[in-house]
Amino acid sequence: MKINLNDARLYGIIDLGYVEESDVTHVAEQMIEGCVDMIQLRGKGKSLDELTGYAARLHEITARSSTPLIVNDHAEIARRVPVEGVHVGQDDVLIEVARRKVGRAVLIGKSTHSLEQALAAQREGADYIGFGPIFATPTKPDYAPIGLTDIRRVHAEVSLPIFCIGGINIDNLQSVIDAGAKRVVMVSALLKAHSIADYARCATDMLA
Ligand code: TZP
Ligand code: MG
Repeated sequence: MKINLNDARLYGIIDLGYVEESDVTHVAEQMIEGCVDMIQLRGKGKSLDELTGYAARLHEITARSSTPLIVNDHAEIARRVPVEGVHVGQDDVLIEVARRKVGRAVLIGKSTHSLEQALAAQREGADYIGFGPIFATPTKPDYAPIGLTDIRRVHAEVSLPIFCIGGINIDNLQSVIDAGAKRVVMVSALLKAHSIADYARCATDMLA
């Protein structure tokens, strides 16, 4: 799969804290219908074997539309399932270690919570970064929101694709775009939407 993140605008996360096991497939299909550019599997507290099973099921769906599937936290999953990438946080293994663990070419994304961390992730060799939480969010409750003010600066100083994340929804998306964002991640807003496909399409239209 040839992946060009320059065109990516909306990154959807299937967070198993919000999605029932029986809904995982449907949620992925809805995201793809709504033109989400990338999908991440995030399952805090789930075992490696459980997550591997979810990743395998999801990859069958995402591969049909060439939508990159990224797994959160666990490089090991990318050894077992041909997902397109791994996402690591500040407390996870270094990017170089994750790449070695996977043993094949994959995207590696990194969560960053400040301009300094964004610059460090670029030096470390990330393919893209998450930048946030922009707003307070129940999805990551222990992190203080960083607000909109550094968005323009991070885009000026970091040349990687930057996905703003944290508390972003359709109602505040324009303020994030006006602050300089080109790409966003939505977790709860998208997963709780009445129609995930319509909600995603609305967001991708705003980001076009
Ligand atoms: N990293 C920074 S904020 C966040 C993560 C994983 C959660 C974003 O979730 P939501 O529901 O879109 O606020
Ligand atoms: Mg992590």
